[in-house]
Amino acid sequence: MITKLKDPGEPPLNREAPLRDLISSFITTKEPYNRNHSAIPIIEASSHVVTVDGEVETPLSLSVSQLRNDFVQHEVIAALQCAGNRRHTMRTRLKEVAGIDWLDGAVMNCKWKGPRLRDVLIKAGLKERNHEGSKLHVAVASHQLECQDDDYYGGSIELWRAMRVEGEVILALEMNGKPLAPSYGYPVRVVAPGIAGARWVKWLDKISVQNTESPNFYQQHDYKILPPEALTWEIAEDYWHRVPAIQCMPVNSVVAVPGNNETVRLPQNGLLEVKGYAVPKGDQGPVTKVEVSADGGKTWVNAEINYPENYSKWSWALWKASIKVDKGSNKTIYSRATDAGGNVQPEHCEWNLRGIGYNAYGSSFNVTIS
Ligand SMILES: Nc1nc2c(c(=O)[nH]1)N[C@H]1C(S)=C(S)[C@@H](COP(=O)(O)O)O[C@H]1N2
Ligand SMILES: [Mo]
Repeated sequence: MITKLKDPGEPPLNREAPLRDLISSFITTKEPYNRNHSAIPIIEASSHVVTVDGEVETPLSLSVSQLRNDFVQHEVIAALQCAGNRRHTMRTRLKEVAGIDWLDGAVMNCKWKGPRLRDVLIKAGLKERNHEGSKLHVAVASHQLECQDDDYYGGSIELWRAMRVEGEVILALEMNGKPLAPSYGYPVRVVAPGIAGARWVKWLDKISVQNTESPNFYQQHDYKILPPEALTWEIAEDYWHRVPAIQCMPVNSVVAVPGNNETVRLPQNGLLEVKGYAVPKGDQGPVTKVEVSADGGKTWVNAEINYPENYSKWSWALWKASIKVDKGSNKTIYSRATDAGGNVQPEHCEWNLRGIGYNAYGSSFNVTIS
């Protein structure tokens, strides 16, 4: 395994695309967001191996070509989202939080391809027979580089989730029809549709079936929605071990156009064009309805959702609405998504210390219509 730091002096690469660019295509091909807790390892795929151990009959050591050639390759279109997406709105509308100041763009909607995690576990001779009711966990990890808060990156998902055919959890070798780029996990990353990005482990080198969740920092001491009484890091220490790690992401939508503080010239017909994206809760997609309000939530109109033919229940929805609005300043525009499971985006979202899972109405504040 040949691993070297991209640049050991560089802080981890974390960035998001401007929202207008982000929503310009259903499949995100142009500069999707990056979230890293370490530098980016440059891995030689020909010598990279993924080990599989724990509660299995036959521990495996799989090369990248085995992952590609020995298993059925499954393709899935799914949105990948950082659990801290929209943190900026939580900290500015509610109260200061700890974490990267994500706006609404820590999300991408891509086509992923690789073997199913399920098939890999079956090949290893999973000892657990009761998949549906299992209490076991699948820990996934990358030991390529030291991270900011732990000496490796890891997370876990429940075994039942990994084993469900319809859960479509894969070990992706490709993103949008090409090998993953180094920053997106080359040569192999976990793709767990509907689940927080933190579990989509990049540069995957170890899979372990075990009784407990991953002990890694990013499973145990981060990416959890702490209760509001956990006001400080000191108080949070009493809570980390009691609060579940986030898995499913909540139903959500954001207003991309017009943006906060923008001035828009109203066309002759008096209709303002509003655009954005929406995502469903966990596996309860697709998004079935998006409503938009240009009067701070008093009246709503249905937006048009533009799904291409190949959308999936895991994909995002791009939407647009034309909405009657009077000229004036300091307007608030809201969006509200509903998914196939009947989950409706709430008006308010409770504050939490790490600013995780913010999903109050999508919003653009202080818009001037001239
Ligand atoms: N090995 C490793 N995997 C990782 C991370 C990381 O820092 N190291 N970050 C996670 C988090 S928090 C997110 S949101 C996604 C981001 O994926 P991206 O960089 O492809 O956007 O990767 C996840 N997988
Ligand atoms: Mo994340």
